[in-house]
Amino acid sequence: ADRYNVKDTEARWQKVWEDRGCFIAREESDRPKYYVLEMFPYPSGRIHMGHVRNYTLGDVVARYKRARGHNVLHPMGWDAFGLPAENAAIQHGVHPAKWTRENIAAMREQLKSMGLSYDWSREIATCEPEYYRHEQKMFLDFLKAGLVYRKESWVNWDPVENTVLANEQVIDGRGWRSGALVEKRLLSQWFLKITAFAQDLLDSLKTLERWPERVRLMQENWIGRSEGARLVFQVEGRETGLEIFTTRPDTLFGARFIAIAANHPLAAELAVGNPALTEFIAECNRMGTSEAAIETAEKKGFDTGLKAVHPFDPSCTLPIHVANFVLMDYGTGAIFGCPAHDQRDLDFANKYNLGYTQVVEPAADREAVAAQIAAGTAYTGDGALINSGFLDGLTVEAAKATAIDRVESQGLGARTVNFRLRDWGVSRQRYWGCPIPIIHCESCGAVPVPESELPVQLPEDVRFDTPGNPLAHHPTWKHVACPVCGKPARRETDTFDTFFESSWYFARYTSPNSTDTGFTRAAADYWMPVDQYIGGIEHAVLHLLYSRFFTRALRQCGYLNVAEPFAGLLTQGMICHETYKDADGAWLFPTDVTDAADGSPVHAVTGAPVTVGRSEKMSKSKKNVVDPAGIIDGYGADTARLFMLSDSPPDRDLDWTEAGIDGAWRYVNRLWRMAVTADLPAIGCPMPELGTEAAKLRRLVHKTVALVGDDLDRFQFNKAVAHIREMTNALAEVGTPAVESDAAWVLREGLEAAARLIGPMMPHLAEEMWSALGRDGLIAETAWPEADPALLVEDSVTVAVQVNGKLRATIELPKNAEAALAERTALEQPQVIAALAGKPPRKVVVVPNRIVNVVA
Ligand code: ANZ
Ligand code: ZN
Repeated sequence: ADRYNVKDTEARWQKVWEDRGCFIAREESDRPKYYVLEMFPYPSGRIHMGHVRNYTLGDVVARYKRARGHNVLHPMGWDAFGLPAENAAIQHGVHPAKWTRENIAAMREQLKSMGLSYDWSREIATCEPEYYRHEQKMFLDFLKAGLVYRKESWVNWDPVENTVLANEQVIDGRGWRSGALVEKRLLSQWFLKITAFAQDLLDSLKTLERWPERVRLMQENWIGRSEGARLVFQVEGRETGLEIFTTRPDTLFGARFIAIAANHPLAAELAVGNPALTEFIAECNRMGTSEAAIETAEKKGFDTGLKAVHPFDPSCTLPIHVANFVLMDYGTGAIFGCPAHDQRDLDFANKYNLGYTQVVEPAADREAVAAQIAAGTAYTGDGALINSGFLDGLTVEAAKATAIDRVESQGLGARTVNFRLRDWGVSRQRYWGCPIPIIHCESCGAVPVPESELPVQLPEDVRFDTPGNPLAHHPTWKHVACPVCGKPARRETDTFDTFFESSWYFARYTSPNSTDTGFTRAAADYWMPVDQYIGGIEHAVLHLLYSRFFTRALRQCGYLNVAEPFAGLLTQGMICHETYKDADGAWLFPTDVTDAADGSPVHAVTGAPVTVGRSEKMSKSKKNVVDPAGIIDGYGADTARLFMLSDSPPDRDLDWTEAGIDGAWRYVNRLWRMAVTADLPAIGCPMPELGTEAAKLRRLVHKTVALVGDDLDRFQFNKAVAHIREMTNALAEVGTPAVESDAAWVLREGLEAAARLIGPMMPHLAEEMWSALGRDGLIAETAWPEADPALLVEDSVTVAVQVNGKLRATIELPKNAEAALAERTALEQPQVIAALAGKPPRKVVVVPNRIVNVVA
């Protein structure tokens, strides 16, 4: 055989692993546990290259840690609730459950063809009642613990998907999936009190030393802690004052106006009988609630005519505006505007002629700063206070403290800490999600479904022909008796945000068959936290923050005892590919493009010229996608896996190229050929005396073993591949030595090392080589090779030989060789003999490991 039969070979080893149950994880073990997890996929129907990369990375870690003597848990499952299943139902009339289960079956086969070392006995799918019943219980436990509440709130409404979106699902004011401009609506929603843990979620970021700095920073910004003050402004002619939140109490003397949110109760009150204000509020509500939407929108205000009284100067009054840039759910929903020192306020003041007062002046460039403000650019830097009464002369920092002290002593307000983080609204008006286990009774209110009646199962007989939530339209499902008073009542028809399922699935894997609870305490205590989590950076705040919150809430309710779910995090880069366009500017798939006779890119069918664009993230919209199924089918899983690991560090983007995959394929075949064709000494044959070359090669083998271990410990997979290649290239140079030669002996050692080192990356080929080399047992069950420390020390040095100060030769000497050996070797060199012209040297000076000086 001169060609590697990839398909048969890979399938054969996959079956061996499965039959032997190599990857089944058990808690009973004397080895240290290691839990490695990749973000579970949404079952869209087919795996894409991002999956291939993600799961390859996880598999390398899992197999490597196993070889290193860890008791490894490496599970896989399906994030199976969500909108696409419902869309499929609407568009193709297929039931979401059927669509989802069929997709899972197809993708499971694809993942299995990749040879991933999963414990498939722990597979979960979040859409099954066996899974979601437990999160209904968790929700009720959170409710009891005071971590859940219901409130009327302004929500982001996606008019295309007919559903509420979390703030995180609104990107630049648009729905994250529909792209539709998001509107505001007032709805009764269930909330999880993530803000109860805001400070802890922030503080504990410091403990996550094995998380990327970037992700920690993103979470820190998302949590957004600000120190400041709340204070009440009296309003002329009214009993009740208006409370504002500010982080700059030092600038109070620069206040020129007050602004309140469109949804502020005062605005609502004033709007009664005021059509112009009513219309302005409606206009604000048509804009999204996200910060991005607010930041990008033109700043607009409506003068209510009311005046607020300055707390430090009763003679000064400030107009109260309703403004579209003030958020109702941040701080108090009201601010004072200080135009000189806040750009937004200055834009607003200039637009409505509200003027400004500069109150902070820098030590240098005073005139320039004053001119800058006059020209429309606010000054936000440091300096000393001016125009500010008792604050004059103080620094910004000192003035903040002094101003708050005064506010507190006057009883007008207090220091506060404010978080940007909002509670997590989990209600979704959707069918394909976990039903919220609540019953609404006219007399008793919102009543939890009794635990004995869990799970609240989704009805199967639903229709998707009317817009909105099929659960709400179902003729019977929602009608139940109130568990408290027995009167007719109505089920909650909202389902959970699907981030609910992914906030605890990692714990479910620890005991996936637990029926009474989502997972057993013992299993969670054993396996948690996840030692290494691997997935996309796009989850830096959403999923990862929710999971951190959930873990805290579960701990508070006695479910487990860790604070953080993921001790280590690796965020992988994206897979990129060139883009192609035809003459009309339409995108083309890579498979539509071929090379013409002159090498220029043309359309594969029409032969028309094609423009090649730069490499970008693979996306369906630009068609620059390569289907992994075709690659795995044609080249095998090992080739695809090798390519995923070779070219870039895992956290960087990776360019998918034809040449790259060809290179990986050739390497797979070369390794295989080396293992099957080599004529090697028997296993266990004692090491013969090694000549210089063989000894050198052996040192390279041991050095490579050590290096690759270090590389894998640091997740530098591309370096590991490079080191292995370097070694196997050197082994290839040996050719086909006689079986009894020293070279053949080292070749056996080297090829066996190669099989073991590639084990985590190209597991099928590793097994095939191992068995071709005559070895019993499986690489999957073989320990990681050990390098002989004695062979790792550099034991030869290059020494320069000079005659009368002139370089004549260089010689290889054993490290720390004796001076006599150095002198003898130097004098044997032909160039030195020639330079001495037959005369004996007058003197020889040896500088150990560096130089031999011959004086003629
Ligand atoms: C007066 C002031 C003067 C402010 C100045 C800033 C600069 P962070 O750091 O994000 O917490 N603010 C408060 N509540 C708001 C809301 N609901 N909607 C929009 N803006 C709001 O920002 C706090 C600052 O943002 C607060 O400090 C307030 O404006 C504004 F030279 O008060 B400041
Ligand atoms: Zn009742």
